[in-house]
Amino acid sequence: MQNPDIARVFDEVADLLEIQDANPFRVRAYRNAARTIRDFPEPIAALVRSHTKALTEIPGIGEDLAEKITAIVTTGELPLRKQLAAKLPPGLLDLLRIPGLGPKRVKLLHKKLKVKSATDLAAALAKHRIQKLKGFGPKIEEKIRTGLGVAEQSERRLLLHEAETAANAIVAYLQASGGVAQIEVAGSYRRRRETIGDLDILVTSGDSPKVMERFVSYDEVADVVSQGETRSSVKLRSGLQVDLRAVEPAAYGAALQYFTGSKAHNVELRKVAQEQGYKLNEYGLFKGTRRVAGKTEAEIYARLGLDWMPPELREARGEIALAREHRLPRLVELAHIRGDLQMHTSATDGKGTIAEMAEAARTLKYEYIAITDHSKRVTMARGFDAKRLRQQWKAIDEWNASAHGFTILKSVELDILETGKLDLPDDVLAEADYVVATIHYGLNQTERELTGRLVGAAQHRWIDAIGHPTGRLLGKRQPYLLDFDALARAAAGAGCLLELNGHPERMDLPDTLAAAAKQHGVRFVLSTDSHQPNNLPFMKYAVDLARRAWLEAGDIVNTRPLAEFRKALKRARESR
Ligand code: DGT
Ligand code: CA
Ligand code: CA
Ligand code: ZN
Repeated sequence: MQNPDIARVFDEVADLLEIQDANPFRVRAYRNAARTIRDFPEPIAALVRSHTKALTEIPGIGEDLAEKITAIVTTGELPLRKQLAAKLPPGLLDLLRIPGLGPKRVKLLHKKLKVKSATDLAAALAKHRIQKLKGFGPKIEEKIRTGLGVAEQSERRLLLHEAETAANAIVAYLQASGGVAQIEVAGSYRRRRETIGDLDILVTSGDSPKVMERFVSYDEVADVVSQGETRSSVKLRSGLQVDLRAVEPAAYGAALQYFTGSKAHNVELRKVAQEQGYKLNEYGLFKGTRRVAGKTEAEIYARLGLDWMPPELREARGEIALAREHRLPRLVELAHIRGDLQMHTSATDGKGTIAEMAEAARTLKYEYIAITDHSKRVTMARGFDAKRLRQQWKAIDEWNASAHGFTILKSVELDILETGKLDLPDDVLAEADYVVATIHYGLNQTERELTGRLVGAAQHRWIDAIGHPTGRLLGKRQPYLLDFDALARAAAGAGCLLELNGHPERMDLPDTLAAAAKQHGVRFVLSTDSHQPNNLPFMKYAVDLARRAWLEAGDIVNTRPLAEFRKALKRARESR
């Protein structure tokens, strides 16, 4: 059981309490508990089992909570959650996952319109009954309609980050049994897509029935969908489906190639094979009945006259033709990244000091970071006005003066206001080492207005980058309306960088748009949008995005040493 699984139970308790009109302080206590658990850097289940450390030593966890956590870890359930849930129709909790619906609204919909499930909700929307409810109105009805669409679309697709937590745990579990020779998670996970439908695991083993037996007895399994000697399928408690296939070593490469996909890539590759008189399937590459390749992916591609290609490229977007001409891009790697260019501190909505963020970045072997706390428009996060920002910059100057071999850049995440004006005056921006401009308000404006705001910012003298350019939140919020080509052209023309934000919920720019921007000549910056020191490893997801967009180190400015990075910013500013 992973920390997010435990946290989810507490979040559900808070939701259930809120729907049932419980004391708000009690609700908040469970929400805080969920956050503490989710953010805790070590697996809490392991602490419970090993008894190495009392749970109550963790800040924010008292006796009562420690007991509840232990119950969840040891039994997989919390009696309190069960009791609370039993008082409500089962479909009601699902409604909470719909963007735009929180416990308060769900409670009202249930009370006033007898809405008990997503089906009921769709019916109420169709009859426009929601807008007539007190406190709702047409705007909120529309928001809920969009939310229901998003929820249906993203149903049961996990964020890459969530899938990775699950995948690492299950792979470690299978390996710990012994008897597993090779193991790899294929599918969209290996292609590093931003969301994952299910996990496809491949193994070779001398005793595959035993591996299958161990697989279905994994303690996260909620439901065994099928079990065979070479193939089994389970559903985990989190709802994630996992398929496990055991193959013979001589076919491992062929199976890995096939189950990595994408389907479209496989279809093209099979055509290439047929044109050369071969047959290609998950068991190997065959000439007649003779298998001529299958042990490794590389030997299959090589037989077909193709370079091996990284899974991130296998989307049938022209990679096969390039592999034939030995002209595949040399994709950027995590090791190329020398700095992280978006993060927040406890001065606004983060949880960590400047020094703590810098220390965490140093352990990742970076040379520099930018501290990009919000500007004042983001009141919810207590964003900075000029005075507070300059105070922070003074503290940064002091930190830089005493530390060696590492630099904190003076920066800000600057809001582009609804009018297109900027949230801080030019004389302040001119003093920053790096300015990343973003939109957080006025997301419902027209495409013209939103595009105008972003293009204006991209051409502004002191703005170095546009952050999370589409504004999407995976599974929660659609991107705002935007003429992306216009933005990419403006950014390329003005030397304004576009950010690839690797925060698991953002993953913004999406890979396809980043690839399109590269065609326009845009250069990029990778960041994590960290809100605490242990978010900094999210950089690997930004790199995943970049690789899926075919970006090389040269396309990304924060692969450069600090002096070159600064020079690039300066050159761009002076060209405007
Ligand atoms: P997902 O799970 O929806 O995130 O995406 P994938 O790509 O992991 O898709 P999945 O799990 O349905 O199948 C895994 C891989 O197996 C897929 O990427 C390619 C291969 N595959 C599945 N079905 C077919 C098929 O009908 N034809 C071919 N050529 N390959 C297939
Ligand atoms: Ca899959
Ligand atoms: Ca699958
Ligand atoms: Zn932001």
